[in-house]
Amino acid sequence: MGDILNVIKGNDSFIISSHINPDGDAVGSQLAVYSLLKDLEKSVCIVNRDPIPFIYKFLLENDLPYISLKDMEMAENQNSWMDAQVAIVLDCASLARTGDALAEKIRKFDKIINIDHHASKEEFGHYNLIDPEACATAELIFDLMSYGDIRIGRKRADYLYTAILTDTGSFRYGNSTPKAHDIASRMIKEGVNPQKIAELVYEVIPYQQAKLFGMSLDTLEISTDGKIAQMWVTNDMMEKTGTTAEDTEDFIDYVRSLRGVEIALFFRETEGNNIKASLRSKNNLDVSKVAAVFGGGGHKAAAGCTIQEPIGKARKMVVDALKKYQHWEKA
Ligand SMILES: [Mn+2]
Repeated sequence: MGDILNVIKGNDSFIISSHINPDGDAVGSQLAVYSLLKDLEKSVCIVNRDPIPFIYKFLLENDLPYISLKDMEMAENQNSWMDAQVAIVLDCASLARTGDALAEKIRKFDKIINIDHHASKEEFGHYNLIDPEACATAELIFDLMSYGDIRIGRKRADYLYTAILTDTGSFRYGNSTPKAHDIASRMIKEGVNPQKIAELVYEVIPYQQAKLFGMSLDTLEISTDGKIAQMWVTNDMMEKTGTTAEDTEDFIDYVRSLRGVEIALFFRETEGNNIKASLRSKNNLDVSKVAAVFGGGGHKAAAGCTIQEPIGKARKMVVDALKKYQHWEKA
């Protein structure tokens, strides 16, 4: 950690990046590091492939320098951020998680700092702070600031609290460690309003999305043994409700929350009429191995893959693969 703080102190210009489709931990950790660098009067810009999701906009300040590669034409004169001395990459198990185009550019930096909590062996940074035991990347940012005796303050407390709240699934997932709660408690003492943050993050579901959820809920199915549940969304449903793929992101959590369910599945038609499958496991079954059968991947408890078949067939293929795999696991 001393190394990383020295690189921060010894350089003047930085970019901060995180993964595609940034989540609360990606956004919160980036903002916390951004605010720290600004306090040190460094030149700094946040560069991600995607824009910040709507639900995290409340954390942003008006003058935040933010580049989304998706939003801009990559004209040469817009690449000045590439002149920065240091790239700080947060919450990415691999550099490729920043998106192919961005990863290619970051790879050219002479100094890359990698801070992450995924169980990855890829130490792609010149300086790596990786701890799979940490509940969120935000925990490591907190550790770094504590190590450097840097005051957290109200603003950074909001960022870190939001990151930990969302990455632990509101303190419901296995990573809801004593330390996760301890940091949350300290952030509340710094002035965070948990009720307000929960309201801004969770109680903002758009009407159209609720209607789509209703249609999707109609498709809910459960296996005869009650252990595998699935739900899906078609392009037709999204068209009817005026929604997009982004609106379906949390649907699998509902499937996962059903009593007795051990494997949750969610299927969505893509624009190209392929099927995107999401898999979640609540037991020891490693769903990333099942996703790998179809060329996908992920973690033990959360994985995904894309299948080029109509939705009915794709669903059957995944369930069959799961059953086969469950069988192997027992054998
Ligand atoms: Mn994370």
